Amino acid sequence: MLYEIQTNDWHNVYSNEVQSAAVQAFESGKILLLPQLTFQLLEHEKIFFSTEFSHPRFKNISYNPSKDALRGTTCQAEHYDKLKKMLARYFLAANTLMNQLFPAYQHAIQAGRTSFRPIEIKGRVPKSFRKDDTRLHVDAFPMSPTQGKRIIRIFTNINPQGKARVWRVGEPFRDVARQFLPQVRKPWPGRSFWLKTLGLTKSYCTKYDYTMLQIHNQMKADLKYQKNALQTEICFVPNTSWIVSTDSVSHAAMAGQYAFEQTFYLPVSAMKVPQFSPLRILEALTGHVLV
Ligand SMILES: O=C(O)CCC(=O)C(=O)O
Ligand SMILES: [Fe+2]
Repeated sequence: MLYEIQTNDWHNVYSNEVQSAAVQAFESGKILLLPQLTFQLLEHEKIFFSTEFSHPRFKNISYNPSKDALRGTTCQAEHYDKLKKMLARYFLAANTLMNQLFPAYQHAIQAGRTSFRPIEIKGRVPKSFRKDDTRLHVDAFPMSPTQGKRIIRIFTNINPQGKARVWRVGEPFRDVARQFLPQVRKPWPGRSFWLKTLGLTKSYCTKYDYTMLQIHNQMKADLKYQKNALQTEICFVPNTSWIVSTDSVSHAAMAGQYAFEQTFYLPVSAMKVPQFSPLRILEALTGHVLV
């Protein structure tokens, strides 16, 4: 389930052997664990080891690199700038690591948002079960259809009190899909057109996006599945990083406070083995073209 990569440097250079082994492990659904890779806060950034800068309506503070703007914080003026620079530094570090480790993806990969996660997961009250990340799920974003692209995320636990970030990791995507596909209901006619026209999705919601969101929701709604599905607990101790394809690796975040995360999107065509993608797996299982 885990594949370890030894480095303590975001700029590290990897041999061809390490790069191919990493791609193979990653695409086949393993979590790449970098047990010595941390992200040091600068002295003046340590004030952000606090929950007071989080907007109560948001679970994370996020940084949009293309707009150079933050969301989910109450910070103003000088603090806002400091916080933004901290997230921008993580964005650069994560991009460098991605390019060094996965040069084969470099021409096609797109960076999404960066997030800082100062809120303790355990005890947090989600707005609905669909937003409850303590339930096993594969990622699918209601407002941001990926149109088949892979979701790749890098996390770093920077907890200063020695607290692990605790995940449950579930069964392989093919098994998840086999279990939940029969329950996927047909969308109402014109659904995707209206969602896009009314601004409820940022881009067109393909059949793939609809199916992934249904699977995401059905998994979270099924309490028996949550309890009985094959699963393993993983404790990501502080000062470690991990890379995971969260659209295919079933996961639930149970506890932990203070982490960074960077999202990337990768077209299936850039994968070494596109058949491992949720898109190709769902197409094979349903017999339909989904994008
Ligand atoms: O914050 C975490 O550790 C992961 C939560 C999660 O499932 C997600 O962001 O998709
Ligand atoms: Fe998730």
